[in-house]
Amino acid sequence: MKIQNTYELRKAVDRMIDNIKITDIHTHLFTTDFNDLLLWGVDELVTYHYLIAETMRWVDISYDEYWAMSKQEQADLIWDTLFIKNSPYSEACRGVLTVLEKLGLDVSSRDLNSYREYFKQMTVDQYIDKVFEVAGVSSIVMTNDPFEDAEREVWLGDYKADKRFKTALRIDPLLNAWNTKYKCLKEWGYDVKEELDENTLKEIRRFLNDWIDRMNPLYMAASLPPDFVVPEESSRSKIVEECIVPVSLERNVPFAMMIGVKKLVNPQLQVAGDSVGKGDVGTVEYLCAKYPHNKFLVTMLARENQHELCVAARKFRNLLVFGCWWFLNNPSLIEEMTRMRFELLGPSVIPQHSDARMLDQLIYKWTHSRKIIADVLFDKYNDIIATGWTIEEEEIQRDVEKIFGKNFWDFLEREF
Ligand code: HDL
Ligand code: ZN
Repeated sequence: MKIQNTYELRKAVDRMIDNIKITDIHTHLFTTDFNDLLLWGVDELVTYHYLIAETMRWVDISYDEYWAMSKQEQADLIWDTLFIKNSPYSEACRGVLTVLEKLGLDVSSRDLNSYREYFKQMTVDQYIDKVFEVAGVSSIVMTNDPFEDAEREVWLGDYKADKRFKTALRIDPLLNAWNTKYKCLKEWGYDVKEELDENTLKEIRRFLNDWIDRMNPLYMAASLPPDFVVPEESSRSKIVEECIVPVSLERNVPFAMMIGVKKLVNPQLQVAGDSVGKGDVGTVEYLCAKYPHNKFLVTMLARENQHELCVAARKFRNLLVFGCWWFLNNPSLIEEMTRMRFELLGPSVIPQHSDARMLDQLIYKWTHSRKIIADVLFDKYNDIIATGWTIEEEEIQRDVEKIFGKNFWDFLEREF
C-alpha cells in the first residue's frame, strides 16, 4: 500500500522495525549445553564488564579486592556506586534499567534484591524463551572458541544444539598467539611446529576443517589488533592467506575480521581491560581485492575507521560491514554510523549486532538500536519522498528484513 504522508511513513517504519524478528550475528551467548558459560539474571547483568570498568573509576578498593568479592558482592558494589550514588545514564547502566522495565519490574523501587527474587522463580529454558520473545530475536550467532577448554569439552562431548543459537568458529589464538598456541594443535594431534612450513600450513587447514565439520559455523571470526596488517612478514599474515582464506573459500564459511582491539591496556581490569586503536582499512581492501571470490564480514572498533570502511565496502561486493561494536554501541555513535552507512551503502549493510554477553542484554541492546535505526531510516525515506518519490509499505518491509537479517543470510548464500 502506498505511503501517503509523513505521519503514515513514521507509523509504518516504527511498526515494521518494532516487529521484525532479528538475526543477531555476533554475541557471546551459549546454549544450555555449555552450562555456566550461558550468563543470565540481574547479578550477571549488573557485573557486565562495561559496568566494572565504570565502577572502578569511582571506588578506592584495589582491583584485587574487587575480583576477590562474590558475584553478589560485586553486583551490590556496582549497583550502589553507579545506580544509587550516581545517576545511571551511561549506556551500559541505562541498559540494565531497560531490561528491568521490559521484564515488567518496578525500576523506580531501585531494590536490587526484589529484582533478584524475580529471577529465582525462572528456569534458564523459560528465560531463554522469554528473552528471545521480548527482544524480538529469531536467532543469534554464538562465539565458539575451540581453544577455550570449557567450550572444547562440550564440543567433544554431548553438544545437543538449539536451532536459535547458531555457531561461529572463533580463532583469535591461532592468529594472535601462534608462537605459543601451536603447542595446543600439536597436543590435539596436528603435526605442526612453530615454523610455518608447508606441512604445518596443511595441518592448520586440517584443524580449521575439522572444527568446521564439528561446529557447522556460519563464519570464522577473529578479533584483531589495530596493527593487523596483511600482507606482512608475520605468522598471522601467513596463516590468514595460506590457511584462513583457502579454507573459507572451499567451505563457503566467510571470514569475519573484528579489527582495532588493544588488548589489556589495564590488565588488572581483566576482561574489562581492553581498549581501542585505529586499524588499517588497506588490509581489508587488499584481502577483498586479492581474493574476490572470498567473503569478508568486517567490523572495526575505532570511530575513526568507520568512514573509510564504508568507502571500502563501496568498492567490494564481497565485503559486508556489520555492527556498532563495543565502544561504538552508544546512541550517539550508532546514529552517526548508521546515517553514514545508509548514505554510502543504502540497505547493503548490517547496521547492528548486540555483542550480548548476558542473555538479558538482547532486550536492551536491541530495544535501544531499533529506535535509533528507525529514526535514521525514517529520515532517509522522508528525504526521497520529498523529491516526489513514492514508496509502498511492502518496500519498507523488504528493506527492514534485509538490514535486520536477510542481508546476512543472503551473503552466506551468494557466490562471488
Ligand atoms: O572480541 C570480542 O568479540 C569483543 O566483543 C569482546 O568480547 C569484548 O570484551 C566485548 O564484550 N565487547 O562488547
Ligand atoms: Zn564480541
